[in-house]
Amino acid sequence: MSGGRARTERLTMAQALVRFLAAQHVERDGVEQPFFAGCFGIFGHGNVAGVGQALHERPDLLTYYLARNEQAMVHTACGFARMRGRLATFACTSSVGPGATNMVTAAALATVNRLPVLLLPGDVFASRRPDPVLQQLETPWRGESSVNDAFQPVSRYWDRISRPEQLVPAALAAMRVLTSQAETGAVTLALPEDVQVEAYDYPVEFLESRAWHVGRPLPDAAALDRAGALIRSARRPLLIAGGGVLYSEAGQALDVLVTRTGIPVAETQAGKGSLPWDHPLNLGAVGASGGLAANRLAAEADLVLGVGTRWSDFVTASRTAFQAEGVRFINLNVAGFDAAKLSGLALTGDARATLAELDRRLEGWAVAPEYRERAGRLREEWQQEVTRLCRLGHRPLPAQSEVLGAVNELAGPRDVVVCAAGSLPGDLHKLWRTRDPRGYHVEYGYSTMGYEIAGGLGVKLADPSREVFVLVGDGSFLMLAQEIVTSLQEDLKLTVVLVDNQGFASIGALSRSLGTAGFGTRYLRRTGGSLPDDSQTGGEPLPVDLAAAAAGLGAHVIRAESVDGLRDALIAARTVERTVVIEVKTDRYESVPTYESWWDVPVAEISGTPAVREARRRYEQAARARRWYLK
Ligand SMILES: Cc1ncc(C[n+]2csc(CCOP(=O)(O)OP(=O)(O)O)c2C)c(N)n1
Ligand SMILES: [Mg+2]
Repeated sequence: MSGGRARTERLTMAQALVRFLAAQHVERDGVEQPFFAGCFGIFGHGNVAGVGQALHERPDLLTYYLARNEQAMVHTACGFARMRGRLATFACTSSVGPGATNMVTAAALATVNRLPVLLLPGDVFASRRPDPVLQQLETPWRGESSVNDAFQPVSRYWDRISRPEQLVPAALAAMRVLTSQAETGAVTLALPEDVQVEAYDYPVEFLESRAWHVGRPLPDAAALDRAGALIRSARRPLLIAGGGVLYSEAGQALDVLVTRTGIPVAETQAGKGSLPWDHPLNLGAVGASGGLAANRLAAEADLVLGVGTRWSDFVTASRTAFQAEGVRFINLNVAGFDAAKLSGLALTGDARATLAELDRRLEGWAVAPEYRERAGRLREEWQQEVTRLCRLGHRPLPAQSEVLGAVNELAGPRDVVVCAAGSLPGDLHKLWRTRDPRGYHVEYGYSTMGYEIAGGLGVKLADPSREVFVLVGDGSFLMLAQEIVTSLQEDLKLTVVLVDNQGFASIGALSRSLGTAGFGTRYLRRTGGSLPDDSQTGGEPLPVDLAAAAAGLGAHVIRAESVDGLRDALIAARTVERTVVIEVKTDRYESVPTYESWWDVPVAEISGTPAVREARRRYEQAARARRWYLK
């Protein structure tokens, strides 16, 4: 307002925060939507009287969701944000101390995966008067410190609101980061419990509706021209589609470009679904968990165009995937940080808008017909291998690949599969046939055991019209299964397929391949002073019944005895209205192979164990394929 005094409203800091959050919107391509779908929380001292009071008083502003574990509630927010293309999320409120630090792991997950979540951990008194309070960790040499400092390295923006008026700049800074496609991740505003309840005259403009524009920035024209020229000069170009394709909703633009030019496409975990699985140019998974078609062409490619990928070791097969002499990279990414990787030509911009620009620059150009045919043949061969693995008929216990095959077959085209850690993600990356850009949701940036059920709940919350199939290993289930209770509270049905192979099959196989005999990866009783490894047969199983545990949490439980039993269970689950857990036991030693790829896991240089020495020899040999990619 010009002239007179600015209008203000007297509110506590927590009340102003809730008002502010409810007023935030994002707008992309002319479509506007609220940014916060609600607030997850678990109350204790540090949020019950401040943020809790503000939420209780104004349920019309932000819906409150009670979760069972703080880490899990942030997983739910992440699942939601990813499903909504990063254009909406949740705030998450916790008490001080353990409630707060429970969120640190999930904050890292959000930041690694570049997913917006707003964390509001309660904090100790800014006044310091009652110190040390319950759950306060004191630092003898630093008064201005609390456990919430642990969020700093895992957040993209962090602040502690020590005075009520500080909320104004901090909240705006938080929103800028949360809605930035290049910078987004966990944002932490630590809220001292005394400041939450302090009143201040907040400017009305701060509380009013605000829309944050999510743009589609383009790289500069010179970079686009250079990229166009580089692609035109390539003979064996390969495009690698990462998560950025999906966040930018660039599938259509990608389809247009590659269909016209014939450039084959390989998918990362985060980018799976960029094209439907049966698109003639979709070679499928690439990298350490990739398939034969994509990995063969990656090894030969003279130009690799990465779109929205951060080039993790799984994508580059620990920098061994691209073997052609002088291979060049073009990195199209909204984050300059990622665009600069592998000495690539950086195209810093939005995937959809930039792919359209590239298409214009490639007018009249296409790959040679022989290359297109070769890609098509490899694709065919790979799809036959996928079919074989999904119908293995392994006895007496089925192989995991058959379980995936059955779920994939019975899931609808718009349904979503959710997973995160263990041997399932690699198998899903290779075998799952994705039909919808939002149909494949595997958290493999942080690969967090325990994400599956909580993350799946977020996916369902984001789009209740789709069935959500959560695939979870027994190990992950044991870590965090309790959000089944939250799914009942919210009447959000999940179909959880619990793949029980009696322990850590993935790490067990890795351990065996490294000469350490699956040490510490099975669920057996300690005998003779040690935990049995895979060199010992037998062993006494622990009397654990995970299906019974799921039933105890209130889920509808079905025990499937075979792949046919699983099919029946999946069909029966369709008509159950609450969360279903289908337990299926699989053979932990029957795994999907790797396809001409490598993952760098270092092996001891010196060991008294022959198997480790042999593994070291293989390691040194495989490591010779590592490349720097400096040009
Ligand atoms: C929180 C967390 N701790 C440890 C790991 C390392 N890790 C990766 S997979 C795995 C075992 C997973 O077991 P399970 O869920 O049963 O899946 P399986 O390997 O049997 O397929 C472990 C311990 C991890 N990814 N996340
Ligand atoms: Mg397991």
